[in-house]
Amino acid sequence: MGILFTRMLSSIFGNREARILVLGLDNAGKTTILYRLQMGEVVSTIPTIGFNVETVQYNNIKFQVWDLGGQTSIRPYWRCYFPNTQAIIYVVDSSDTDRLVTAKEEFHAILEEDELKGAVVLVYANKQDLPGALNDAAITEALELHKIKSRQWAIFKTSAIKGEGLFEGLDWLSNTLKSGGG
Ligand SMILES: Nc1nc2c(ncn2[C@@H]2O[C@H](COP(=O)(O)OP(=O)(O)O)[C@@H](O)[C@H]2O)c(=O)[nH]1
Ligand SMILES: [Mg+2]
Repeated sequence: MGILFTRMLSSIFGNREARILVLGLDNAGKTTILYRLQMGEVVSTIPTIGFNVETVQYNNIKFQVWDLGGQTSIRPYWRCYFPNTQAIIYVVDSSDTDRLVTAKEEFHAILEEDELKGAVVLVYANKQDLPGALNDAAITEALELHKIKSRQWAIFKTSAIKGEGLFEGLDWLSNTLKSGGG
């Protein structure tokens, strides 16, 4: 299933380098999603500066994952990963209500990055299988998604563990990129 999506993206981008960043606080479910999508081998690199980036590459398209939050000293190094980013998949643990404010702040900080201005945004309100998980409307409000200006965004309820909602989100993403977003 994941391979179909990446093939579709490949046809959208042709030979152009394309990047999709999968971001969110630690424990949101990003790594689980990366494996769940089965798009290829996940390669993990831990550079000396000490932040771990997981990469899945399919032809000219890279999916890259790291944790937001934590040390501010390493943040300048994130910029190495910003060029050619067509989309950001932002993953939230919908049951972690204590950290939603942090998740919102990190999210909006990322959106302010100049090199990411053109990227479309797909939000996964993950861990919907857990009791107490907030729904998509509540996560939309908590992340203040309506403040997003001049870029396309969408939110989907997901359970990475159950494999639910992930492909619906990717469907939206590939259709949006196909019609010129990103
Ligand atoms: N119940 C539930 N647990 C999840 C879900 N997605 C991830 N997890 C669990 O949450 C923990 C953190 O997931 P991980 O993918 O490592 O998060 P990351 O830090 O964002 O990469 C792991 O124990 C996962 O099994 C989900 O949709 N539902
Ligand atoms: Mg991880």
